[in-house]
Amino acid sequence: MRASLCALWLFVPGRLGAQEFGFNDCMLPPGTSFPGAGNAGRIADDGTGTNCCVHLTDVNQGGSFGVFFVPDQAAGNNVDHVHMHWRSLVGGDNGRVCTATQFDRPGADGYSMSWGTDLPNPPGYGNPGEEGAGTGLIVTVDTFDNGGGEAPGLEIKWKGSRVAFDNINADQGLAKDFLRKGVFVEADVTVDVSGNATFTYDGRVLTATLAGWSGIAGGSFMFGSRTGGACDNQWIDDLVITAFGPGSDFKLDWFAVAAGGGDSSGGDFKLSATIGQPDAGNVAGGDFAITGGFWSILTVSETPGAPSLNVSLAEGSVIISWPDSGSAGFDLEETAALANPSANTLWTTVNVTPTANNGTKSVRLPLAAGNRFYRLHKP
Ligand SMILES: [Ca+2]
Ligand SMILES: [Ca+2]
Ligand SMILES: [Ca+2]
Repeated sequence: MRASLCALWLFVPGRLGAQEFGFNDCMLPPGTSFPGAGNAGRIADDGTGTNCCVHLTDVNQGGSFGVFFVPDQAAGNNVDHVHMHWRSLVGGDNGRVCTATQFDRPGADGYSMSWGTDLPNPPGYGNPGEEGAGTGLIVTVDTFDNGGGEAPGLEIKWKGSRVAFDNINADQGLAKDFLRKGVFVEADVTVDVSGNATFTYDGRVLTATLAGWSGIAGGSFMFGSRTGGACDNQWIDDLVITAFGPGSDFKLDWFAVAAGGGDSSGGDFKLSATIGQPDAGNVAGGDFAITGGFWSILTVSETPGAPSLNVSLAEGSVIISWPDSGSAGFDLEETAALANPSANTLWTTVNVTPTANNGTKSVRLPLAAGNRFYRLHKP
């Protein structure tokens, strides 16, 4: 006989839109574009012969610009937290054609990523360039000092103003070298529901709190770059945009299922704790079904005092943990769907050996789309 079914989680990823652009077919992804007259942007090989990426600008092309446009990924819904990741390559010019130098080095001007509702339409030279455009969120990778030490450096802008800046090195030449490695480096942008923004670029970390943050609804994305008397390869690859809507935060906004079933005998689940919707209307038939784009928690109180599961997310993984104490003999099991009656639910053992640390056992699993239910089960 089954001894206990202690705790159960349901999560439904609340992503409004998650899109990955690898450009590996060397085609412009549907919906994206290189808008504006004279836009030099294109999808092309990165020189390896085996990988394509966005070329905003290329070496030996002075006075040009490239803008890559990605439409809103959330169908107009408010996006109150976001995660973007990409790789970029900046550099490569040797100054033989584009002869302008600064700090005795060729190369300019860098690039930006702008996310907002007031992006230029159509874009043009320098709009957005490396400074970005609009009054939403902007991050910049600026390789040329246009005055006052505004660059080389990394930057977060919000509502048109700089809110974070990293000059990388007091020696501007070395800072420029850092940004112009001519190899792909990692870039990452997150904004949480409180407006805490983090821009991580090639290991440098900038943070800022975006004043008045409540999300951006209907915002599009633009990568902008330009060259002048100095030029560079300024390329983007492996772009991932994950736009989250209100209530889908994985750390705090666990949503409530405010209904109770019976006790365990009939296979019903008593649901408790949690925060918010959906409500009893979503609980049907003595078992339950949850709909909607929310992460949700279901707690089963079949066995008071038995170990309970916790869930958290980290870097695209879900971490499920439970107290070591009292959990001897329990196995973590999962299913994609709950059956009614519950005895018909097909559970499978999660074949990941738990890590034990500080009295807690945990497993790290890939974050998959759709529903996953977990339970601790003692055979
Ligand atoms: Ca690629
Ligand atoms: Ca600049
Ligand atoms: Ca700048």
